[in-house]
Amino acid sequence: MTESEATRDALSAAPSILHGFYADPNLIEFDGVFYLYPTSDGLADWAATTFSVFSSTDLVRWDDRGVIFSVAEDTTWAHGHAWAPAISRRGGRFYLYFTADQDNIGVAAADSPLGPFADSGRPLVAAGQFSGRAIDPAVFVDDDGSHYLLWGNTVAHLVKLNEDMVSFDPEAVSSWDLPGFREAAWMHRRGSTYFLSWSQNDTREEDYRVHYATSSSPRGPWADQGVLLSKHPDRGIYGTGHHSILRVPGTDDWLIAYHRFSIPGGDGHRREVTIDRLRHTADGRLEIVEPSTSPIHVDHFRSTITP
Ligand code: FUB
Repeated sequence: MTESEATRDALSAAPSILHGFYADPNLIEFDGVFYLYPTSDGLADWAATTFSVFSSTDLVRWDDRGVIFSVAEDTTWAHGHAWAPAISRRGGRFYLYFTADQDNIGVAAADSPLGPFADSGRPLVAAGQFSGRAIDPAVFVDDDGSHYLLWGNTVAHLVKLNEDMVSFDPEAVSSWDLPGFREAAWMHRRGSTYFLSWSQNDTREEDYRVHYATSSSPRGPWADQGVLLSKHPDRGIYGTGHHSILRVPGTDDWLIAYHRFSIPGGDGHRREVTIDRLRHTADGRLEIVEPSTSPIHVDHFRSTITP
């Protein structure tokens, strides 16, 4: 076997953990179970109308738990382009934030992470309400229990959600013009440092990638820290972006879920979800993520779980 044949075979055997075209993954853990909430992909113009959820106890085998929400059937105000779901739990209820019709953000609630989710009845962020497009919601939960909504395209926005999780004070929105900010803002905190990360470039481009900045406050100001995750041509990995970050419960181990062009033969409409390690440095930054084609198993972390 030649070297290029071996590389091709290795890449065609690369794991697509969700066994299909999916993007924009929100990785989360509830009660000992990992969940992935992605955009369904593989359609021209990202035309999916429904969201499905996947669950796993080992991060390797993911079970398709079915459709949990249909933008077309379960809202009265939107038709499709169901993109970029985000999930959070508060007070025993689960809240699903989603993009609809390419420029609105909605929210639906359920008693289970598997749904069924009931829509709030109106956009939470309507087209034109704030600068840029209203897409790509994400939820950050601070150590004091405050829930923040992030969203945006070309301009990033953040606001604290009210306790009902389906409203906020529009006067309290922080908006940022970040370096190369395109979309998919994500926030996490480790110790006293807040990390804001986002996607640069277009999801159809090989150079779609993740960049980040740090601050001592969720409202900034932000210190640019450079690229966090980008393509790895030697491994056939392109278009690495629209990520989420999860601390493995009970550990100081962190995961980054993101999408890339499907391997082999993917592009900006045929994307797949993958998970890699995210490592913090002693000086309060992040190591550049090494995009991998090997699955990551929860056993890699079990030894570090503290009682
Ligand atoms: O999946 C549809 C869109 O593509 C998302 O809203 C963007 O973040 C990009 O990933």
